[in-house]
Amino acid sequence: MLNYTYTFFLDAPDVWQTRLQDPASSTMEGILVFNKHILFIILVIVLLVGWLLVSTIINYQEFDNSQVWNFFHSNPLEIVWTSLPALTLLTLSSPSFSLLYSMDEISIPDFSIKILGHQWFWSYEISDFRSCLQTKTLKYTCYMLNSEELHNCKGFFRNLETNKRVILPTNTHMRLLVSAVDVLHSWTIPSFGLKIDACPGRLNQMNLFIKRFGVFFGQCSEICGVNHGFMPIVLLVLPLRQYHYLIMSSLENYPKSN
Ligand SMILES: [Cu+2]
Repeated sequence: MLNYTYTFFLDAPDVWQTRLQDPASSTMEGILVFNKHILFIILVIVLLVGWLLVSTIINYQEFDNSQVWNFFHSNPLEIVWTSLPALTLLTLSSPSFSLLYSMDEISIPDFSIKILGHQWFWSYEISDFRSCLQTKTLKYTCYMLNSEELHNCKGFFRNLETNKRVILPTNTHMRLLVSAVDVLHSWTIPSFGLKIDACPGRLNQMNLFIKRFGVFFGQCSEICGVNHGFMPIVLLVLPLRQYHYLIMSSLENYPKSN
């Protein structure tokens, strides 16, 4: 039984879901539009090829048509079936590249979040509040809740919940700095259209701007060892004002660190 007051804004995947998740960032909105664009072109190609195949089988069976016996080469046909796929690829490449490069754009961030992949959990650090809060760095280490811990938590998802939720604000430009301490991992949130590789010894960065509040789920997307499937990501995204209130009050009670 799910607790619906709690799950109202959950962006968890449905059972046997085959569609993409609802977008929460402009990147994911772009991916959804591009997906529909591609699906339309695929549909046209499938119908065209299917029609050609069926009509060829029906009209030219057993080579009883004299036209077929004498047909070996056609320049117009060569031009058409070379240029048509080229044009199709061009119509796909233009929105694809603009979407790809829009993801790489880094605007001036309001704050940065450091994300580290470990075997097999994620840790987070936010140190941009230090100047106003006397050298306090927010640090989270998020482990998956096992089935015994989930037993008393109504509405929680098996293999998808963590002991702590990373709290982020809406309508804020954030910079994600992602790395790993041991092996390759990948920090992925489907609703944001985000997938960043976490490589040991290398720092990857990406811009994040979340458009709506809710609880968002993700998982590691790079096979990283025996418990790769058990290091989920849970984000609680709050309206900016609530976020500030929560962060300020939690930092007041937070132990001092470097
Ligand atoms: Cu992994």
